[in-house]
Amino acid sequence: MRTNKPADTANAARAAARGLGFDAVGICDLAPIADGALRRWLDAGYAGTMAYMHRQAGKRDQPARIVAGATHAVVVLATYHQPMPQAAGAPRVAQYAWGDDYHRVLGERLAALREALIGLGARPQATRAYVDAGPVPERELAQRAGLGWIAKNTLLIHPRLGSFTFIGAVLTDLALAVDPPFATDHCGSCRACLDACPTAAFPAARVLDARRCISYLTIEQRGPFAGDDGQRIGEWLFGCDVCQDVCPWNEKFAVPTAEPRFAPRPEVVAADLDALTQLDDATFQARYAETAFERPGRAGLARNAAQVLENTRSETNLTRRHGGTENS
Ligand code: B12
Ligand code: SF4
Ligand code: SF4
Repeated sequence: MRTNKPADTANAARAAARGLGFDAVGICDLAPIADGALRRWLDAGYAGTMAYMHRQAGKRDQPARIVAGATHAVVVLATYHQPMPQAAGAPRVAQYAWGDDYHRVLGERLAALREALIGLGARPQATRAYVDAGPVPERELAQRAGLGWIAKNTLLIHPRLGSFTFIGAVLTDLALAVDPPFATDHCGSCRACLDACPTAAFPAARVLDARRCISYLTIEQRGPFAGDDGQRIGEWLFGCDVCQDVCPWNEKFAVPTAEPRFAPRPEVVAADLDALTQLDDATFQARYAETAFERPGRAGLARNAAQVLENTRSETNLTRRHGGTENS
């Protein structure tokens, strides 16, 4: 349907997003983010070695500069929550990585949404799709598009889906009526995520020192672990879910994913640590090229696997020395 009224066009865009299987959709403008929080975070050194966060800062604060001519964002959420936990004793992997790489799965759906917006009159050169790529401030746009609040663990929580959701966005020049921003904060006095973080990575609520975060250490940081970082990852082979697992909004509302391509892959959820330390490039590619493990790559996964083995062994030795009692 082609229409000139921003409200009708927005309704058609929302319907297209829902038809593509997204769990929630909202629309916002691309006005600057003027709170200066990103600069303070970068200046504090919390981005660690993620140089792209520094490079992209100028656009991340001013999303209208990302795509020439774009004025609005159609923002979507896709739940990746897995209904069953990992088997006891399996090396721990964050839920978002259990199936096919979400960049591919959602990238395809977002490309279809982009086509739908072009069908509604958007100019192709001013309409681009993003998921966890480029300088798009995804959580901020999602909050502005009414999809939830940015919580104390820094993630976006949707009041009926929880936080186990990916955020995607199509930036476009289409004239669209916007949704009201999500104006309330539903964390209240809770601080379960801040207290449960195994590495004390939150210097304050809503501030994450990525350098201490297991997700950063196991996925983003290259090279050997420095100082205590190796011990910090504990039993996590890839990513970390602790600050989401303890959240009451996830306990109550997390909706299991219906995306068949997010179904758990055995080679991810029941990874063989010894084998991972020894894989050659060709075998790693054959086994993991379509999964999120590709980001740290063979060398990163081998490093993580060797460290988890070491951490598990020293944990076992410690328990033996203490006679296996919990509070000795
Ligand atoms: C860099 C990055 C990371 C980094 C840093 C995380 C972070 N919180 O910034 C690392 C590698 C650690 C990471 C980890 C994870 N990530 Co990540 N990540 C991103 C990325 C690429 C950019 C995020 C960003 O802009 N950070 C910048 C800083 C400034 O953000 P912030 O700390 O939240 O900002 C606040 C503070 O600055 C604060 N503030 C206020 N006052 C002050 C004062 C001072 C002095 C300071 C310092 C700060 C401060 O206000 C800011 C705004 O709220 C986005 C994708 C995207 N393009 O947006 C995905 C994204 C945020 N990640 C995502 C996911 C799923 C994860 C993990 C859950 C994966 C996992 N299971 O291992 C973990 C969660 C860890 C956590 N609790 O955040 C999803 C989140 C979806 C959602 N529902 O919110 C995103 C949106 C990707 C996607 N498309 O789905 N991630
Ligand atoms: S992902 Fe894990 S290490 Fe990182 S902030 Fe959350 S609980 Fe802490
Ligand atoms: S655990 Fe509590 S404080 Fe943390 S994000 Fe969830 S509701 Fe907010």
